[in-house]
Amino acid sequence: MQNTNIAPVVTTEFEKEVHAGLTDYPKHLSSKYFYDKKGDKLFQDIMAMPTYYLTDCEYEILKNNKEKITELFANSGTFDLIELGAGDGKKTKILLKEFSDKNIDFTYVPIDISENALNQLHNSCKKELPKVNVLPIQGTYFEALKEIKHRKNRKVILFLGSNIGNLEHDQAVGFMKKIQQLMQPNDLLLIGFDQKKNPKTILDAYNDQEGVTAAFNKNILARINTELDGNFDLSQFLHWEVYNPETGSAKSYLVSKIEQNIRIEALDLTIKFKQWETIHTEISQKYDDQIINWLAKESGLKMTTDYQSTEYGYKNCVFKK
Ligand code: AVI
Repeated sequence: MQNTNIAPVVTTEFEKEVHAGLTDYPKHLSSKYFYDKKGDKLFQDIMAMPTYYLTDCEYEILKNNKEKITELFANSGTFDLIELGAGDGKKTKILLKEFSDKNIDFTYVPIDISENALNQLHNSCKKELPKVNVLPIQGTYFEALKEIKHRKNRKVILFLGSNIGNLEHDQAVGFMKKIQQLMQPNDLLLIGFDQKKNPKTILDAYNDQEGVTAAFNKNILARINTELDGNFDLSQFLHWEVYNPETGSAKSYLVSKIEQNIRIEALDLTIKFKQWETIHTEISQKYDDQIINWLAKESGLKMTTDYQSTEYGYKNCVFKK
């Protein structure tokens, strides 16, 4: 439902989206705003938790298939290894090390919305993989795609960690189409897809007992407090995860425990919450082969290879134009 209130003059993307999301019904905020310095650290902590199986699965896939992947990526000479949403690059470093050891001619182009994460990644690459040429780009996926469009080298694009799952299906198709449009026939796209599995396993991954995922989810409110002079009391919101095994969508919410008014000074805005009113903050889509094939078909891509984890159900699929 669209809000019809007249909005005050707002400037940044963050301000615009917070205003639009919190004055809409039902309320929503984008998970891309989880990631500031604190959010990056919380996500690293999540990735280190045994319940968050996704990281280990993908790590295992890349480790077990690094020779085959090297052959596939490097068989047509020089390339740019472009990573969308690179984060700490922990998994990618398996490939970077393998390429470096085999003297493969490539440039690593990590792209991330978080400048902090990119700086850390760049510094760690300099130390651990001094032979690797690194060209970091800070920005959203769409901003970054515009930049890489002009690069001349063959492109091998990585979109790991089931990051694609943070997009609704129509956004994922739009995104994959955009990538497809900038790919040449020799270019490759490797995407990590978390698979549908025991619903309990999925709920446990997004609802840890230690409360790290809850803090990660609530970090978006903390950012509104610090960056937009808001007065959210984080303890008055519940982190709530739901998983629909039919559609494969895991969704995160923040639920207001009480009726409350929140003031966001930078937007000159007061937001009313009814008791148990929700803010939808994240989708973490889980896939099956049918959905993956549908995404590929809709975006004009062909799957050439896939690699599977031994446990839990996680896949890395390689696509061509
Ligand atoms: C980054 N992204 C793929 C993670 C996911 O699984 O959706 C973010 C996350 N949210 C809660 N835990 C991890």
